[in-house]
Amino acid sequence: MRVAKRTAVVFGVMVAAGALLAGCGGKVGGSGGNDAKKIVLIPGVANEPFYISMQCGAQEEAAKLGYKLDTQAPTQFDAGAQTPVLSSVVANKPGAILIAPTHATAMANPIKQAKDAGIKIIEVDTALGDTSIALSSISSDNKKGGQLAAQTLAKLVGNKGPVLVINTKAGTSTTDARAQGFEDAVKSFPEMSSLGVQYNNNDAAQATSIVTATLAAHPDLAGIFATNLSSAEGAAAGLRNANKLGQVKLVGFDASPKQVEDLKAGTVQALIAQDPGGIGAKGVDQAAAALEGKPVTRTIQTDMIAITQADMDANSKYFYKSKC
Ligand code: T6T
Repeated sequence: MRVAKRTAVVFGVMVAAGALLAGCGGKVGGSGGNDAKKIVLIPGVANEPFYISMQCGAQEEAAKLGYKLDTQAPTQFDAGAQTPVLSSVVANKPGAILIAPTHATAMANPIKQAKDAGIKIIEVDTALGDTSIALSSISSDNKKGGQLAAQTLAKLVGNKGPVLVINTKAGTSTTDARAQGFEDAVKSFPEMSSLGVQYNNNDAAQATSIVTATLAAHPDLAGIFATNLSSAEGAAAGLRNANKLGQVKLVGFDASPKQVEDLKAGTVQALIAQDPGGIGAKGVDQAAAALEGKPVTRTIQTDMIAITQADMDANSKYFYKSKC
Protein backbone atom coordinates (compact mmCIF):
# COMPACT_ATOMS: atom_id res chain seq x y z
CA MET A 1 0.00 0.00 0.00
CA ARG A 2 2.76 2.36 1.04
CA VAL A 3 4.84 1.32 -1.96
CA ALA A 4 1.95 1.95 -4.34
CA LYS A 5 1.42 5.43 -2.90
CA ARG A 6 5.10 6.36 -3.31
CA THR A 7 5.05 5.08 -6.91
CA ALA A 8 2.05 7.28 -7.63
CA VAL A 9 3.81 10.33 -6.17
CA VAL A 10 7.02 9.67 -8.18
CA PHE A 11 4.98 9.18 -11.37
CA GLY A 12 3.18 12.46 -10.74
CA VAL A 13 6.50 14.31 -10.35
CA MET A 14 7.81 12.75 -13.58
CA VAL A 15 4.71 13.81 -15.53
CA ALA A 16 5.02 17.35 -14.18
CA ALA A 17 8.75 17.52 -15.04
CA GLY A 18 8.07 16.18 -18.56
CA ALA A 19 5.33 18.79 -19.11
CA LEU A 20 7.70 21.49 -17.89
CA LEU A 21 10.50 20.42 -20.23
CA ALA A 22 8.15 20.11 -23.19
CA GLY A 23 6.84 23.58 -22.38
CA CYS A 24 10.41 24.93 -22.57
CA GLY A 25 10.40 24.51 -26.36
CA GLY A 26 10.94 21.51 -28.62
CA LYS A 27 10.13 17.88 -28.07
CA VAL A 28 12.13 15.98 -25.54
CA GLY A 29 13.81 13.12 -27.31
CA GLY A 30 16.94 10.98 -27.26
CA SER A 31 18.65 10.22 -24.00
CA GLY A 32 19.37 12.90 -21.39
CA GLY A 33 16.47 15.14 -22.44
CA ASN A 34 18.11 16.50 -25.59
CA ASP A 35 16.01 18.82 -27.76
CA ALA A 36 15.11 16.57 -30.68
CA LYS A 37 14.13 19.53 -32.86
CA LYS A 38 17.45 21.32 -32.52
CA ILE A 39 20.50 20.69 -34.72
CA VAL A 40 23.80 22.56 -34.31
CA LEU A 41 26.39 22.92 -37.08
CA ILE A 42 30.01 23.23 -35.93
CA PRO A 43 32.17 24.12 -38.96
CA GLY A 44 35.99 23.96 -39.05
CA VAL A 45 36.36 27.74 -38.82
CA ALA A 46 34.20 30.88 -38.83
CA ASN A 47 33.76 33.37 -41.71
CA GLU A 48 35.10 31.20 -44.50
CA PRO A 49 33.18 30.82 -47.78
CA PHE A 50 33.30 26.99 -47.86
CA TYR A 51 31.64 26.77 -44.45
CA ILE A 52 29.34 29.73 -45.06
CA SER A 53 28.02 27.89 -48.14
CA MET A 54 27.65 24.75 -46.04
CA GLN A 55 25.68 26.71 -43.43
CA CYS A 56 23.38 28.17 -46.11
CA GLY A 57 22.57 24.68 -47.43
CA ALA A 58 22.03 23.32 -43.91
CA GLN A 59 19.79 26.22 -42.84
CA GLU A 60 17.59 25.95 -45.90
CA GLU A 61 17.14 22.19 -45.46
CA ALA A 62 16.48 22.49 -41.72
CA ALA A 63 13.75 25.09 -42.34
CA LYS A 64 12.20 22.79 -44.95
CA LEU A 65 12.14 19.84 -42.54
CA GLY A 66 10.93 21.83 -39.52
CA TYR A 67 14.17 21.83 -37.51
CA LYS A 68 15.97 24.69 -35.81
CA LEU A 69 19.59 24.98 -36.95
CA ASP A 70 22.21 27.00 -35.07
CA THR A 71 25.83 27.46 -36.14
CA GLN A 72 28.69 27.77 -33.64
CA ALA A 73 32.14 28.08 -35.21
CA PRO A 74 35.67 28.27 -33.79
CA THR A 75 37.76 31.33 -34.69
CA GLN A 76 40.62 29.11 -35.88
CA PHE A 77 40.82 25.81 -37.74
CA ASP A 78 42.28 24.01 -34.78
CA ALA A 79 41.24 21.22 -32.41
CA GLY A 80 42.18 23.38 -29.42
CA ALA A 81 39.74 26.06 -30.60
CA GLN A 82 36.98 23.67 -31.74
CA THR A 83 36.85 21.58 -28.54
CA PRO A 84 35.48 24.33 -26.21
CA VAL A 85 32.90 25.30 -28.85
CA LEU A 86 31.76 21.66 -28.96
CA SER A 87 31.64 21.41 -25.15
CA SER A 88 29.38 24.43 -24.81
CA VAL A 89 27.10 23.12 -27.58
CA VAL A 90 26.87 19.74 -25.81
CA ALA A 91 25.91 21.49 -22.54
CA ASN A 92 22.90 22.96 -24.37
CA LYS A 93 21.66 19.46 -25.29
CA PRO A 94 20.74 19.67 -28.99
CA GLY A 95 19.31 16.55 -30.61
CA ALA A 96 22.04 16.37 -33.24
CA ILE A 97 25.38 17.96 -34.13
CA LEU A 98 26.79 18.32 -37.63
CA ILE A 99 30.53 18.71 -37.16
CA ALA A 100 33.58 19.17 -39.40
CA PRO A 101 36.31 17.73 -37.15
CA THR A 102 39.46 19.87 -37.44
CA HIS A 103 41.69 16.88 -36.66
CA ALA A 104 41.15 13.20 -37.43
CA THR A 105 42.37 11.99 -34.02
CA ALA A 106 42.53 15.01 -31.66
CA MET A 107 38.75 15.58 -31.97
CA ALA A 108 37.84 11.91 -31.33
CA ASN A 109 37.44 12.13 -27.53
CA PRO A 110 35.43 15.38 -27.44
CA ILE A 111 33.10 14.09 -30.16
CA LYS A 112 32.74 10.73 -28.41
CA GLN A 113 31.67 12.62 -25.27
CA ALA A 114 28.98 14.38 -27.29
CA LYS A 115 27.78 11.02 -28.59
CA ASP A 116 27.77 9.61 -25.04
CA ALA A 117 25.55 12.56 -24.03
CA GLY A 118 22.90 11.11 -26.37
CA ILE A 119 23.52 13.53 -29.25
CA LYS A 120 23.37 12.19 -32.83
CA ILE A 121 26.70 12.92 -34.54
CA ILE A 122 26.96 13.61 -38.26
CA GLU A 123 30.33 14.46 -39.88
CA VAL A 124 30.28 17.09 -42.61
CA ASP A 125 33.32 17.45 -44.92
CA THR A 126 36.13 16.27 -42.62
CA ALA A 127 35.93 13.05 -40.60
CA LEU A 128 37.50 11.21 -37.67
CA GLY A 129 39.77 8.23 -38.25
CA ASP A 130 37.54 6.33 -35.80
CA THR A 131 34.45 5.49 -37.84
CA SER A 132 32.46 4.18 -34.85
CA ILE A 133 31.49 7.60 -33.46
CA ALA A 134 29.50 9.38 -36.20
CA LEU A 135 26.32 7.93 -37.65
CA SER A 136 26.98 9.40 -41.09
CA SER A 137 29.77 11.23 -42.99
CA ILE A 138 29.13 13.49 -45.96
CA SER A 139 32.03 14.76 -48.08
CA SER A 140 33.63 14.96 -51.51
CA ASP A 141 35.68 11.96 -52.64
CA ASN A 142 38.86 13.77 -51.66
CA LYS A 143 41.37 11.18 -52.86
CA LYS A 144 39.72 11.26 -56.26
CA GLY A 145 39.81 15.07 -56.09
CA GLY A 146 43.59 14.93 -55.63
CA GLN A 147 43.88 12.61 -58.62
CA LEU A 148 41.75 14.96 -60.68
CA ALA A 149 44.03 17.84 -59.65
CA ALA A 150 47.11 15.86 -60.77
CA GLN A 151 45.58 15.07 -64.16
CA THR A 152 44.51 18.68 -64.60
CA LEU A 153 47.95 20.03 -63.62
CA ALA A 154 49.75 17.45 -65.83
CA LYS A 155 47.84 18.71 -68.85
CA LEU A 156 48.69 22.32 -67.98
CA VAL A 157 52.45 21.66 -67.60
CA GLY A 158 52.69 19.41 -70.69
CA ASN A 159 53.18 16.33 -68.47
CA LYS A 160 56.63 17.37 -67.26
CA GLY A 161 58.61 19.25 -64.65
CA PRO A 162 58.77 19.60 -60.87
CA VAL A 163 55.51 20.25 -59.02
CA LEU A 164 54.77 21.20 -55.42
CA VAL A 165 51.87 20.40 -53.08
CA ILE A 166 50.83 23.03 -50.53
CA ASN A 167 48.66 21.38 -47.88
CA THR A 168 46.88 22.94 -44.91
CA LYS A 169 47.41 21.14 -41.59
CA ALA A 170 48.53 17.54 -41.14
CA GLY A 171 45.69 15.52 -39.63
CA THR A 172 42.91 17.14 -41.69
CA SER A 173 41.23 14.11 -43.26
CA THR A 174 40.09 15.83 -46.46
CA THR A 175 43.23 17.71 -47.46
CA ASP A 176 45.49 14.79 -46.46
CA ALA A 177 43.47 12.56 -48.81
CA ARG A 178 43.74 15.16 -51.61
CA ALA A 179 47.53 15.39 -51.20
CA GLN A 180 47.77 11.59 -51.17
CA GLY A 181 45.61 11.22 -54.28
CA PHE A 182 47.72 13.85 -56.04
CA GLU A 183 51.06 12.28 -55.09
CA ASP A 184 49.88 8.82 -56.20
CA ALA A 185 48.60 10.10 -59.55
CA VAL A 186 51.76 12.14 -60.30
CA LYS A 187 53.72 8.86 -60.28
CA SER A 188 51.95 7.85 -63.49
CA PHE A 189 53.56 10.81 -65.34
CA PRO A 190 57.23 9.76 -65.75
CA GLU A 191 58.51 13.22 -66.64
CA MET A 192 56.80 14.92 -63.73
CA SER A 193 58.34 14.88 -60.26
CA SER A 194 56.84 15.96 -56.96
CA LEU A 195 58.88 18.22 -54.70
CA GLY A 196 56.71 16.92 -51.86
CA VAL A 197 54.13 18.38 -49.52
CA GLN A 198 54.55 21.57 -47.49
CA TYR A 199 52.07 22.78 -44.86
CA ASN A 200 50.69 26.33 -44.61
CA ASN A 201 48.80 25.79 -41.32
CA ASN A 202 45.60 26.91 -43.09
CA ASP A 203 47.09 30.40 -43.33
CA ALA A 204 47.25 32.06 -46.76
CA ALA A 205 50.31 34.17 -45.82
CA GLN A 206 52.28 31.02 -45.04
CA ALA A 207 51.38 29.58 -48.47
CA THR A 208 52.72 32.78 -50.06
CA SER A 209 56.04 32.35 -48.20
CA ILE A 210 56.25 28.69 -49.25
CA VAL A 211 55.90 29.71 -52.91
CA THR A 212 58.56 32.43 -52.57
CA ALA A 213 61.04 30.03 -50.94
CA THR A 214 60.32 27.20 -53.40
CA LEU A 215 60.84 29.46 -56.43
CA ALA A 216 64.21 30.56 -54.98
CA ALA A 217 65.32 26.93 -54.58
CA HIS A 218 63.65 25.58 -57.75
CA PRO A 219 63.40 28.29 -60.42
CA ASP A 220 62.20 25.59 -62.85
CA LEU A 221 59.06 24.92 -60.77
CA ALA A 222 56.35 23.97 -63.31
CA GLY A 223 53.23 23.70 -61.20
CA ILE A 224 51.56 23.84 -57.80
CA PHE A 225 48.62 21.94 -56.34
CA ALA A 226 47.06 23.86 -53.44
CA THR A 227 44.82 21.52 -51.44
CA ASN A 228 42.32 24.11 -50.19
CA LEU A 229 41.11 27.69 -50.17
CA SER A 230 43.81 29.20 -47.91
CA SER A 231 46.68 27.44 -49.67
CA ALA A 232 45.32 28.38 -53.13
CA GLU A 233 44.66 32.03 -52.26
CA GLY A 234 48.15 32.32 -50.70
CA ALA A 235 49.91 30.49 -53.56
CA ALA A 236 48.30 32.83 -56.10
CA ALA A 237 49.69 35.81 -54.17
CA GLY A 238 53.16 34.18 -54.14
CA LEU A 239 53.12 33.77 -57.92
CA ARG A 240 51.92 37.36 -58.35
CA ASN A 241 54.77 38.66 -56.13
CA ALA A 242 57.34 36.69 -58.14
CA ASN A 243 55.93 37.72 -61.54
CA LYS A 244 55.44 34.06 -62.39
CA LEU A 245 51.79 34.34 -63.39
CA GLY A 246 50.93 31.79 -66.03
CA GLN A 247 54.51 30.48 -66.12
CA VAL A 248 53.99 28.35 -63.02
CA LYS A 249 50.61 26.66 -63.34
CA LEU A 250 48.36 26.60 -60.31
CA VAL A 251 45.49 24.21 -59.57
CA GLY A 252 43.61 24.89 -56.35
CA PHE A 253 40.84 23.13 -54.46
CA ASP A 254 37.69 25.17 -53.66
CA ALA A 255 36.02 28.19 -55.26
CA SER A 256 35.91 31.18 -52.88
CA PRO A 257 35.07 34.61 -54.39
CA LYS A 258 38.81 35.45 -54.25
CA GLN A 259 39.76 32.19 -55.98
CA VAL A 260 37.18 32.87 -58.68
CA GLU A 261 38.74 36.33 -59.20
CA ASP A 262 42.16 34.67 -59.49
CA LEU A 263 40.79 32.26 -62.10
CA LYS A 264 39.30 35.12 -64.08
CA ALA A 265 42.60 37.04 -63.91
CA GLY A 266 44.61 34.00 -65.05
CA THR A 267 46.55 33.71 -61.77
CA VAL A 268 45.04 30.26 -61.26
CA GLN A 269 44.46 27.88 -64.17
CA ALA A 270 41.92 25.52 -62.59
CA LEU A 271 39.76 25.22 -59.50
CA ILE A 272 38.30 22.00 -58.11
CA ALA A 273 34.98 23.16 -56.69
CA GLN A 274 33.11 21.12 -54.11
CA ASP A 275 29.44 21.24 -53.12
CA PRO A 276 29.49 22.60 -49.55
CA GLY A 277 25.80 23.61 -49.69
CA GLY A 278 24.90 20.03 -50.64
CA ILE A 279 27.10 18.67 -47.82
CA GLY A 280 25.22 20.86 -45.31
CA ALA A 281 21.77 19.92 -46.67
CA LYS A 282 22.54 16.21 -46.74
CA GLY A 283 23.98 16.48 -43.23
CA VAL A 284 20.64 17.85 -42.01
CA ASP A 285 18.77 15.06 -43.84
CA GLN A 286 20.86 12.46 -42.03
CA ALA A 287 20.47 14.18 -38.66
CA ALA A 288 16.70 14.36 -39.14
CA ALA A 289 16.56 10.68 -40.12
CA ALA A 290 18.55 9.72 -37.01
CA LEU A 291 16.34 11.85 -34.75
CA GLU A 292 13.18 10.37 -36.27
CA GLY A 293 14.46 6.79 -35.89
CA LYS A 294 14.74 6.29 -39.65
CA PRO A 295 17.67 4.57 -41.39
CA VAL A 296 20.81 6.67 -41.97
CA THR A 297 23.48 6.26 -44.65
CA ARG A 298 26.99 5.82 -43.23
CA THR A 299 28.92 7.42 -46.12
CA ILE A 300 27.65 9.93 -48.67
CA GLN A 301 29.81 11.44 -51.41
CA THR A 302 28.98 14.79 -52.95
CA ASP A 303 29.97 16.34 -56.29
CA MET A 304 33.22 17.99 -57.35
CA ILE A 305 34.05 19.70 -60.61
CA ALA A 306 37.26 21.07 -62.23
CA ILE A 307 36.58 24.58 -63.54
CA THR A 308 38.84 26.55 -65.91
CA GLN A 309 38.65 30.11 -67.23
CA ALA A 310 37.05 28.79 -70.43
CA ASP A 311 34.05 27.24 -68.68
CA MET A 312 33.77 29.41 -65.56
CA ASP A 313 30.67 31.30 -66.66
CA ALA A 314 28.76 28.09 -67.32
CA ASN A 315 29.75 26.75 -63.89
CA SER A 316 29.09 29.78 -61.71
CA LYS A 317 26.54 27.82 -59.65
CA TYR A 318 29.52 26.02 -58.04
CA PHE A 319 31.10 29.25 -56.74
CA TYR A 320 31.05 29.58 -52.95
CA LYS A 321 29.08 32.25 -51.08
CA SER A 322 30.27 34.82 -48.57
CA LYS A 323 26.73 35.20 -47.19
CA CYS A 324 23.43 33.28 -47.50
O1 T6T B 1 38.59 22.68 -48.60
C1 T6T B 1 37.67 23.01 -47.61
C2 T6T B 1 37.34 21.78 -46.83
O2 T6T B 1 36.90 20.76 -47.69
C3 T6T B 1 38.59 21.30 -46.07
O3 T6T B 1 38.29 20.21 -45.28
C4 T6T B 1 39.18 22.40 -45.23
O4 T6T B 1 39.39 23.54 -46.03
C5 T6T B 1 38.23 24.06 -46.68
O5 T6T B 1 37.30 24.44 -45.72
C6 T6T B 1 38.58 25.32 -47.45
O6 T6T B 1 39.21 26.24 -46.65
